Amino acid sequence: MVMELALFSLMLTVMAISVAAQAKPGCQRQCGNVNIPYPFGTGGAECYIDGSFLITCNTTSDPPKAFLATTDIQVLHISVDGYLRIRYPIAYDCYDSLGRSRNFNAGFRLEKFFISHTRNMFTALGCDTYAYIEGFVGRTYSTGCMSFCYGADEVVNGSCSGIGCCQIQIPKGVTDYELSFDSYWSHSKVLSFNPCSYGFAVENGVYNFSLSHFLDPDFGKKKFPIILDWTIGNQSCREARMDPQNYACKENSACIDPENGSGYLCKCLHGFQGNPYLSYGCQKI
Ligand SMILES: *[C@@H]1O[C@H](CO)[C@@H](O)[C@H](O)[C@H]1NC(C)=O
Ligand SMILES: *[C@@H]1O[C@H](CO)[C@@H](O)[C@H](O)[C@H]1NC(C)=O
Ligand SMILES: *[C@@H]1O[C@H](CO)[C@@H](O)[C@H](O)[C@H]1NC(C)=O
Ligand SMILES: *[C@@H]1O[C@H](CO)[C@@H](O)[C@H](O)[C@H]1NC(C)=O
Ligand SMILES: CC(=O)N[C@H]1CO[C@H](CO)[C@@H](O)[C@@H]1O
Repeated sequence: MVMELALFSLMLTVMAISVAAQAKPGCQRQCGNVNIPYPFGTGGAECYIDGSFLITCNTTSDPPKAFLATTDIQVLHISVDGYLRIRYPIAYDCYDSLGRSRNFNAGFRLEKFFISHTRNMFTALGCDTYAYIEGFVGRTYSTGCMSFCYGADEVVNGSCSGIGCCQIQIPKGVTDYELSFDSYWSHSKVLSFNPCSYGFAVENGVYNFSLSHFLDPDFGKKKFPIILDWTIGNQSCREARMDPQNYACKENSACIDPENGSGYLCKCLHGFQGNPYLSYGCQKI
């Protein structure tokens, strides 16, 4: 009985390893704590499907850190279900008592990845704050949100309804954006408790607003997680199947056209699990 249990747990371990190890055979499976499933890969060109899916592993830090292609965007998690989690710096606009401003506009530009419109929100903080968002969804669009308050006691912790913090949804299909700020009074009326405006996209449920963030001198250095959606290529499933040489969905998998946008995803058939982008990567459960 004990031996059976031991054998069973060994089998589970082996299964867990084979499910987690979803890199192309012969390619590095992990960078630090991040698993790198194909179509992503690090190392030689045979390890990833095309240049957008390259992960650069920087081993200078301990543990090593994964970055998207040749950018300085850190990758925290990669899912074969068509998304990845990255860490991205926030934008700020800070004022001193002379009304001078010091700002950092965290622009965002990625051709191949979409900022998930269901799993992130644009968020702006401040009490004299108008955050503009100019983005690209195949054409340029502009939106924004504003937040005004006149005393620290008005600010509502834990809520982003426009008093100290405002949030808006991200439109479908955004591949890049630029955040910028405006204020009515250069924060002069709220300088004692709110010298800065901040703006960022952030994964739902991660950020909890608090008045204490206004006076945190390190808040502008923070990075927040963002969920990006990815797809293979720029063809629909129907087009991709007509090009079997480059068709990414392997045995026991199906092709999926995402709701919007170009490219396609692969998914293991019902009763199978694993990595649909690898030959026989989908295995019977
Ligand atoms: C790795 O990270 C270190 C420290 O963050 C940086 O100085 C170095 O340039 C990076 N190396 C590469 C190859 O990107
Ligand atoms: C957010 O923080 C407040 C305290 O500022 C706390 O009461 C609340 O439970 C927190 N909410 C979440 C979702 O963490
Ligand atoms: C909000 O949180 C800050 C810091 O935790 C606290 O000082 C302040 O009193 C809170 N405000 C309200 C209205 O609860
Ligand atoms: C699709 O991708 C190919 C190869 O990357 C490129 O040459 C082509 O212009 C793209 N087509 C569209 C409609 O974006
Ligand atoms: C990014 C992208 O492909 N967006 C498209 C989403 O769908 C609408 C309507 O079909 C298109 O107009 C967008 O270009």
